[in-house]
Amino acid sequence: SKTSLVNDFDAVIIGAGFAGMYMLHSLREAGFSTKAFEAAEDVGGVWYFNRYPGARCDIESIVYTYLFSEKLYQDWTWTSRYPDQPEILSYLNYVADKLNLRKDIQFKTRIHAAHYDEANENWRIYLNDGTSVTAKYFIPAVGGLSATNVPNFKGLNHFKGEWYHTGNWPKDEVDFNGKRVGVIGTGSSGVQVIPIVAKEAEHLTVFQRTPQYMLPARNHQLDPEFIRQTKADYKEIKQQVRNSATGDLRKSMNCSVFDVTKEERLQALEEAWEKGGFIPGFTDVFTDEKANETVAEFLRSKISDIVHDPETAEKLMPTYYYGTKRQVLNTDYLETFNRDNVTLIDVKKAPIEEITTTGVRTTQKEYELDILVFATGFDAITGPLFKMDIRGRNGISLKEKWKNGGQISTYLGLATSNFPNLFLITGPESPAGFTNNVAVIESNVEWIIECVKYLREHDLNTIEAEKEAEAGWSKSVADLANKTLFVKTESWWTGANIPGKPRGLPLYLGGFKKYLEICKEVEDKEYEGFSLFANKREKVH
Ligand code: NA7
Repeated sequence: SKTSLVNDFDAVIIGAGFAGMYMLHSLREAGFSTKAFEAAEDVGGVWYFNRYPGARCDIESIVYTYLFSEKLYQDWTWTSRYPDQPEILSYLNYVADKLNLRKDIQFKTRIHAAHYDEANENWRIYLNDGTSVTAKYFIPAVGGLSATNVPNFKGLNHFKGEWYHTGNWPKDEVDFNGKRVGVIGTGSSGVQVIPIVAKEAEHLTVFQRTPQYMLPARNHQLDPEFIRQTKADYKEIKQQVRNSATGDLRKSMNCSVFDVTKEERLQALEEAWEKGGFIPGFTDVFTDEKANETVAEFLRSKISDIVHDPETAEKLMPTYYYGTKRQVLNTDYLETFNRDNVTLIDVKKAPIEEITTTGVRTTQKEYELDILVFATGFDAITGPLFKMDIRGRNGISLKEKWKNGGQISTYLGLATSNFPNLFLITGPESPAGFTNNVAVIESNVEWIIECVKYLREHDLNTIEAEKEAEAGWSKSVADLANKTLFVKTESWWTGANIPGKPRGLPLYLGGFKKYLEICKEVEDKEYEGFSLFANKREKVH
């Protein structure tokens, strides 16, 4: 194409996870010269790095998978209801092989900056080897949960034992046998790693700041008949996913908690508990405190049923609004606290003061440890973007625009004003984080592809979100969030897990189906809310 004559590539992608891989494939198929850069040695994204024992997806495998290609879907067979990390990584390797993706991915390469060049109307992308490349389109497909958060505890660099973060786990196996192990954090990652470590370690100390509501995963092998059926139903499944609120096959109750009797409600909750997985939502559970409490109470009662020691059970009781932190599925998590070699420490009561050379010291006591595991989560949503120095028009930095005194603002979660030809996938203000992310990824990639094809067909050079459209989108995102209980809880959704991070809930809560409709409408109206330019001077609309 015309632009390849002046640019190294039509498009540069950062990341080779679910998003980067599909974006690369789609751009290539559409005839755009494309290069992807990936920090890891191979494909996988977060599924490359989150190799901790027990790492597993909590979206069901039959939909946590690409649906864009029937061939890819039919030729792969998932083995369990919730796929574990090794299986997801194998799957992504299978896709990379089938689509021959690796030839256009440069691995072991980190991008530290990307600057928009107004004179040349392109992006200059800076690699960690000191070189740079140019591209017309810049697509950071970095995900929302890839910037690990190791809290800034005093003394960590003096710790003589081994320490790891779950989100950046070493490739070599970590041997817990006979070791005194500490795990800090009890979100999805902590809850997955804790039961496994407990079985191997001599002693496990769990440092818990906030107890979580626990839902049993009831993971199991998929039986051949079920697999046959899901393959036969491919088209139906794809359609259901795209017509759903959460990008998967989850059913909701379609009624208020109070439309049913207490007995009916408890029966529904019991059934959901037995089936495992996320509890189908009553319409008002996340908007009405009283409705929410009915589910919270049910889940708290399960904790005292399972955990023998009343004091430990008490420590495990959550008090925040049920579901307003990302829900956690577990296998034998609560049961783990019935083991003799496991101790639960409440670090809200007695906070961690420092990491010593030999362990963790809280305001109450010192715990000697050989291995310390940080399951302390991520600088979510904006963190991965802010790790890079991304600059748009007039050298304005994304970080300054969104962080320092500014606030996150995007149009459809796909683009942001002053950053022409930059596209986000599962970005801030998209439905990611509340939706099966693979579904969001597919829809974002497909929207971007239609957009760049349109630009090419109409001989347009740049596309840029308009400030008013962006302000409107951000307002609708905030309005939806403010009607819910989610904004009242400290979570990675609201930015509260990172000290000093601005609070908010920059995720679209209107439902996946509605989001797709809005994106489609913008596309059908030839990119309403965007400015399109044939070249620097000539604005088209
Ligand atoms: P999460 O869900 O953010 O969990 C992190 C955990 O670490 C959580 O229990 C935190 O307590 C705890 N934490 C964080 N910082 C500290 C400090 N300074 N001291 C003590 N405890 C701390 O991350 P995950 O990796 O488990 O899961 C992330 C997402 O990945 C998950 O939601 C799924 O969508 C997939 P807190 O609750 O903040 O008090």
